[in-house]
Amino acid sequence: MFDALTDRLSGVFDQLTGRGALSEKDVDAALREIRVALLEADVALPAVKDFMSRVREQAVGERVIRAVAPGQQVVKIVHDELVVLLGGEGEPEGLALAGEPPVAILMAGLQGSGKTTTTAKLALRLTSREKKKVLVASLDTRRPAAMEQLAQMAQKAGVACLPIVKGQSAVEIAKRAMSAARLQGFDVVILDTAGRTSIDEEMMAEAARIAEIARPRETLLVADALTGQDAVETARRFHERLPLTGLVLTRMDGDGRGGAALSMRWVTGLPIKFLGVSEKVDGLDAFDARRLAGRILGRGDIVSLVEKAAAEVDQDQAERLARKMAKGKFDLEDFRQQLAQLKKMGGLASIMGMMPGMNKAARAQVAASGFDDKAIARQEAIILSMTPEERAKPDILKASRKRRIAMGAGVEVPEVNKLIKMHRQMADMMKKAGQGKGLPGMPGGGRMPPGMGGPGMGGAGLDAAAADLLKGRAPSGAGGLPGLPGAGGLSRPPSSGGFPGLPGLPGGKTKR
Ligand SMILES: Nc1nc2c(ncn2[C@@H]2O[C@H](COP(=O)(O)OP(=O)(O)OP(=O)(O)O)[C@@H](O)[C@H]2O)c(=O)[nH]1
Ligand SMILES: [Mg+2]
Repeated sequence: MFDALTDRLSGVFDQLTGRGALSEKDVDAALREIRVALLEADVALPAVKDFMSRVREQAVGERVIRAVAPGQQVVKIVHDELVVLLGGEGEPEGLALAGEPPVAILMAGLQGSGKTTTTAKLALRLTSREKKKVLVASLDTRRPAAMEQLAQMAQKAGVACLPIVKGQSAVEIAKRAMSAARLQGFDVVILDTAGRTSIDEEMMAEAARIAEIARPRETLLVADALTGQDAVETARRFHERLPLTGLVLTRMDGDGRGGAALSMRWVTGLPIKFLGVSEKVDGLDAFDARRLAGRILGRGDIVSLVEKAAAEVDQDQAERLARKMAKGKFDLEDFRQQLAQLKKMGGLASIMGMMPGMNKAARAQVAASGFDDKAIARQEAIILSMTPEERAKPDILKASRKRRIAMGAGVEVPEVNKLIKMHRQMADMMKKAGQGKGLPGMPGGGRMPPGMGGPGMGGAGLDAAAADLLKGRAPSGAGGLPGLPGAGGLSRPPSSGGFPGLPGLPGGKTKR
């Protein structure tokens, strides 16, 4: 399920993140493609419309286009809205099982949707994960072998099943199940009901009578995800008649287009609580909107990176630094702050691990250069051994001062020299950029991520330019800015794939 949608969206995202600057037109075109992809995945039209208008509201306009790595920003917006479409942030809701036991769960749904199977799966889950004492009971008096089917599945799951008494009505069985559970100290009773081929009056009347007796805390509609929009329509109509509390989508392991899963919450307003993922008795997953969104987009790496940047980067400090840099000022204290920022974001390895553009070869290059988290710590120590005056005016650093600094940082003098040289190269490049028309291809000059361009997200950024930096040379790419030494830095203009969401991140972390 979702394979086709994931492929389509991947294509759109590759285009978005693979290039640098985005124009309104680029974003527009991408949004149109996303819309078509969702419709092709059989997502309900009104849900698509609503989704797209929410994405558009955030993705179009200066805020994103001027941000660092606008492509990544758009991916993040689509991701967050997909989470909302699927059920919102926060922990999966689970089942409401509080209250005086026995608590009843009523399973409803059309014929063959997976009610009986899900009843056994749920019983197993509640027994093993929540340590509940669970009784299952079949109220299916219509299909001859239905009760035996549940009894067999319950046995497989190792849960208790109400003994079969021939000739009882569904309502009578419900009564018996509740009193047996009360007497025998069960926590939860799951009532499996008979399915119909379509929603009819008789079924609804029976369900209402059963509900009156069992007073279910949860009434779950079981719907077959493979039936697409039919499943959504069924859910909507059921909900009009029965006070449902949640949904279970079965056959998520099949190769449907996934539209039902994506529209269900939007159309019914009901939470999806579980997904059936196999025929086996343990094939039930708790529904998690974030996880599913991540799976559909296949871009968890970008999303967490943008989130991390938003959470960790000190916006004010970044903007202050950007202003200084625009004037061609970038002193050693600024450099130190950049190093600290890098550390705060989990260090080099963690950042590289999250970058889609960092392939194995690029990683190996960084590793071989010896520029690692230890090197960052050493460089930081060197700068920390300097006085504020020395940090502001590196020119005053003569031999005796360097010796003192090296001693203070526990390094040799050549290492201090290396750092000073690296800093001078960076400052020179920034000055040059500041004097020209600004950095090439960088709209809104003030918003560049100072010194942390990142190794060309999704591009070949690191391979060439950063490799030079790693060797302590200025980057060979024309007009590039050297960023954090070895981290690739602004070896390419940030708009050509900078570190996503660093200082230019619009509005910080998106919360809703
Ligand atoms: N692959 C797969 N098969 C499932 C899943 N859930 C149920 N099935 C299969 O779907 C078929 C019907 O499931 P049942 O649990 O009998 O459905 P039901 O709603 O109880 O059917 P009726 O009682 O006749 O209305 C069975 O063959 C199940 O093994 C699932 O999540 N994945
Ligand atoms: Mg059944």
